[in-house]
Amino acid sequence: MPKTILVTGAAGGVAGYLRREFGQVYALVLSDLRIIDDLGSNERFQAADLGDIDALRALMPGIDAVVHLGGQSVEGPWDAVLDRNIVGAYNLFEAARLEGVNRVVFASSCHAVGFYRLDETISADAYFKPDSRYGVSKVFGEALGALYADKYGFDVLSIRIGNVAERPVDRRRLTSWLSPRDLAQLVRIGIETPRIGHQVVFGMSRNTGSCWDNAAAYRLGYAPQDDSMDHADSIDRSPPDPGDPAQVYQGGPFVLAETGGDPWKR
Ligand code: 15L
Repeated sequence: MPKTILVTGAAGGVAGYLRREFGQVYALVLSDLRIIDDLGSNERFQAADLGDIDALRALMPGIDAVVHLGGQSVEGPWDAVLDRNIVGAYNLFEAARLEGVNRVVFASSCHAVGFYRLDETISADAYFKPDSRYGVSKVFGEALGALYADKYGFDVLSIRIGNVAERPVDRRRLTSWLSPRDLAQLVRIGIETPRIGHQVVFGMSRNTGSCWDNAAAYRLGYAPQDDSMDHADSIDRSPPDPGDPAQVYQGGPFVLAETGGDPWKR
């Protein structure tokens, strides 16, 4: 019998890649506020609001592991970050605990450490330097992962996702690009690896020259297949402007996004 995996935020872009890459490997319960109607034979949809713990509990029967992609995925107004990523993440972990599901793959983000500079190399145990309220909420999610692992025996893989796309799109994301098939491999590690407790890895491909040292992922058996530098010819790699924080820091435009601001329209 294939495992049954609950995917939250299942109408989003990252989940779309994951569904494609997983194919028929797992039975998938897809949850989101937005209805998904292009279901495969191994998929079913069940709506739930991350603010509604009873609705989240109702998702859990029969689930072997949760892939928690749901919530606010960029900087936003504090109320949205609070409701979706602080209260919502707590509700998700608590619903899992109450229903006896004890494995979570948590979609953290590189923005938990976005105020490190692009010219310094960090590993996954570097202390937090969030670049936004959104980044702070991802730190909170990782902290929940640690708490539920240590207190309740959960296995949690927090993946600090860079940017999932078919190709890296700019100079900063040569460091942080995660190809869809490497994403799927990392998530599978989080689903399948016995007794991992809580671990944090970078969600990146095998990107030559990246400012992230992903030894923590390699120790879990991660063997990424893609390298952003194979696509570097199409990207402007002129030296960064040292006076522009968005070009200096790993978080890029998120370091400048003010509350409620869209980091891509600074
Ligand atoms: C993120 O955390 C976002 O979820 C994603 O949409 C991208 O904006 C990514 O960061 C990035 O830094 O490019």
